[in-house]
Amino acid sequence: MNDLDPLIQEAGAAFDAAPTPAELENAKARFLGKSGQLTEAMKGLAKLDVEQKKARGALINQAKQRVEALLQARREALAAGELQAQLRAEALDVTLPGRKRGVGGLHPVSRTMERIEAIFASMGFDVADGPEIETDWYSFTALNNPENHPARSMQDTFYVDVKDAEGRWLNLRPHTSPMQVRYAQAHAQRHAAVEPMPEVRVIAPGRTYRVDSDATHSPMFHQCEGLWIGENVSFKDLKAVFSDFLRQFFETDELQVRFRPSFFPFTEPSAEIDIAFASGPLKGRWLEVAGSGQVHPNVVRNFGLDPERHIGFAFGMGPDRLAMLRYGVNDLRLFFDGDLRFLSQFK
Ligand code: 2U9
Repeated sequence: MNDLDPLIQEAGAAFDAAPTPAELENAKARFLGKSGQLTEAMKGLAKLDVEQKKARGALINQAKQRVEALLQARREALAAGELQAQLRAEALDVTLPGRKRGVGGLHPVSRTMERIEAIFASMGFDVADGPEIETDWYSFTALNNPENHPARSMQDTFYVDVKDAEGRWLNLRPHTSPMQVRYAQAHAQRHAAVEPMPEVRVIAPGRTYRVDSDATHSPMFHQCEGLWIGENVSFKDLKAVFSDFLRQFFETDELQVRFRPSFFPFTEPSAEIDIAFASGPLKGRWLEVAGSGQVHPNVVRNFGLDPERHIGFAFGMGPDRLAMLRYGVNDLRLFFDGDLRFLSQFK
């Protein structure tokens, strides 16, 4: 027992009371720091004579060693506590059920597109593909749209801030027709030396864009157009092929199909195609599902073909609308919101 014992006890208590390593280092300074209590005691040695200095110095050194040992013990205790806390926080409960990888499914519009493609493929139609960013010529001029036709206006077409070789803004294709023009042009070139030219029989499904948004219009929507060009293709072929397609698509032979005169710049004559179901909630109501017509001679000329020899028909439909009818969906936007509660019903 000596007069430094209370100091050692005080240090031990202060160290034990420090809850964190940072606070422990603060407590250390009070005893071992530059003006800490033990350092001050050392300074007091200067006033003593040699013998006293020796005895007192030994005592102070002993006290210092004990304080340092207490400090080290507390440091280790705090570090162990921290490790424990970290391990607790990162603990894995191996009894929890594993995370399941959900089973995905095709989007209802994709399913509809695949269904349309499969039916037309079974009737000998090829499936075209093409760019979504188009030139003015492919989106409008090739399709017999007069230069100042309102369909070209800023109101319903998205433009891209890049110009084509003719100095016209590129556009997000407002219909899938450019794919058919590109396909027919390539076909005409590839078979230029073949007599007679094999028929063009193709459908063009894909995304299309217009400045339009409400319950029945989305700025991005889908279209699927079809084109059949040959030397002996007529409106009765269009009626047969499209009626057959609709009956296969809706899985009913009782479907009524009606062709109603209409106008499109790229076809002449043109017809709107309506259907009526023989049963179900929509029974007996005429519903417009597609447009069609004999391809306009100017458009055939733009394929690089002679409209006196090569004639045919085209049709266009909206797979989004067909999907709504087939699945009984009343708001188009549900297809594009990405809400899994809706989409997972189609798995
Ligand atoms: C070329 C020549 C002619 C495709 C056609 C329609 C009529 C039509 C709309 C129906 C609903 C598109 O999805 S929709 O908004 N389409 O009414 N489309 S004839 O005629 C063409 C296409 C390409 C080269």
